[in-house]
Amino acid sequence: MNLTHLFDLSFTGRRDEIALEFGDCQFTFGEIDRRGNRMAHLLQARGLKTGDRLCVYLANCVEMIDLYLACIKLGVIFVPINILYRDREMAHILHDAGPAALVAALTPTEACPSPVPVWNHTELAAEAAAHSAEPLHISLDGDTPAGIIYTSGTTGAAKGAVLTHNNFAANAITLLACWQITAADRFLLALPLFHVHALGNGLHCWLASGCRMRLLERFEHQKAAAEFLHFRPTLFFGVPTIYVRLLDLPQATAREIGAAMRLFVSGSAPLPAQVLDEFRQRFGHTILERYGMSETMMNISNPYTGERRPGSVGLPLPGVSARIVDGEVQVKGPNVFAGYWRRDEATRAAFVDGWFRTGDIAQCAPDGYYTLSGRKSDLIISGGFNIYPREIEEFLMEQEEITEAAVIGVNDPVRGEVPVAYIVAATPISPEALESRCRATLASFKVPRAFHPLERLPRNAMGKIQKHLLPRP
Ligand code: MCA
Repeated sequence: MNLTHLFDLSFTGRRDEIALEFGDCQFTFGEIDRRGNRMAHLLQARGLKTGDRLCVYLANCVEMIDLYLACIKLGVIFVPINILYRDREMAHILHDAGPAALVAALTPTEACPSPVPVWNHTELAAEAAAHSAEPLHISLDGDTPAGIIYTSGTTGAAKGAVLTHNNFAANAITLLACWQITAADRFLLALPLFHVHALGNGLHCWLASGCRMRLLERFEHQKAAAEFLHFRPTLFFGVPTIYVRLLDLPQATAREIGAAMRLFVSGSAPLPAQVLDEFRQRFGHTILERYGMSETMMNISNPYTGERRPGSVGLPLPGVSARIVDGEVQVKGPNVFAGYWRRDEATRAAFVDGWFRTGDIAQCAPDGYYTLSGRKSDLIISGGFNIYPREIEEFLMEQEEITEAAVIGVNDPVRGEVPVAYIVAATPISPEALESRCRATLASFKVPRAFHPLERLPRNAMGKIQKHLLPRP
């Protein structure tokens, strides 16, 4: 069975019901399905076929859903790109994925020529409307790649994690069962569809359950209360930064939102126990924290019924085997990806005897609850976005004034962590100048919040930078 078959099942008998709200527009399940078919016929007419890649650089919108459904119907591999990425980060993905085209809201400028054709999403949707709404009859098995999700590695350059139809299906079916998601839910999705959190968990749980979803272009904390109070969701997925923002709502508003809600889920970064506690007091709900990765989607989750333990990510999900080897969590299961796109060596290095090495350090309590305590690499997570210091360090070292650079994460009450840089400069350079160069080249969340000049970086006898010896701000 492929994903189209899985979604057809939940559309059965529900095709005239409202499936999606986006802005002031509403779409039934039948409409969503027909829009996907039309877009698939259009992509096919433009020459796309099974195995081709399509890069998509869009903020959340209905056309992004049309494109995803069209891709899975055709067997085309959907490659979303973080909308906050700048030219250099985009160029790497476009080069690596080798897509047939890039769909974006903008057309490329001379400053940023695209190596592939660029299609505007609204023009595509208008053209698709003239195509057939009939289903396509393309036979695809579950091992067909559905998406490539770029995730940075310790080398600095992002690698593409290939996720198959079976990976997405296994993840969605598991979450439906374990978090008791049904067609009766009202689901508010404010996370970006270019990441696994919103794509793998959000979009797939919506389509596989047949519940009603309200999709926001993005989470804006100033408007959040109005969205919750108006839509009255029963289900919400967030990153810890979002829950920290929601703590600012007045007590009466928090209670009212909590009264309509069935389940709040948190992931993508550690949820501080104190936030869990304060949230419970204000909203009357214990947030369910779970653990996943782009390469594996969801691995471990606190239970729906039973203890949701503060600071712990809970128990391995059904179908997922987990073990700890030398402190590191390793997992195996139908959720685990097919490998890194065109990177056999990195794929081999990521597995040991069929177990995926997560790179996360954890302990397992005698009753099976896992608690994550750090990473083998120096990954920084800010607002739920992953940042690999090496990528920023490499960019800083390219600046002619700079001879050495080190980037670390420092605690931040809202974002969890933020990056700060330590630099050794041969000729003086102002932090403002460095910041604006970073802003022009790196996604906003990667721009260091401070640049500390040093005479030299602390190094060990081997010459390796000792980040733990950097003077903390
Ligand atoms: C953030 N910004 C955005 C967006 N999100 N801009 C456009 N579209 C977005 N979706 C930028 C803002 O322009 C701003 O840039 C900065 O981020 C912070 O914005 P602010 O309004 O202050 O937002 P906030 O209240 O701090 O909240 C940020 C956020 C965002 C909404 C929590 O960080 C976010 O959407 N995070 C979710 C990321 C995610 O889904 N991660 C999952 C990946 P400037 O700084 O220049 O002003 S991990 C994953 O998928 C694994 C598998 C898992 O387990 O889930």
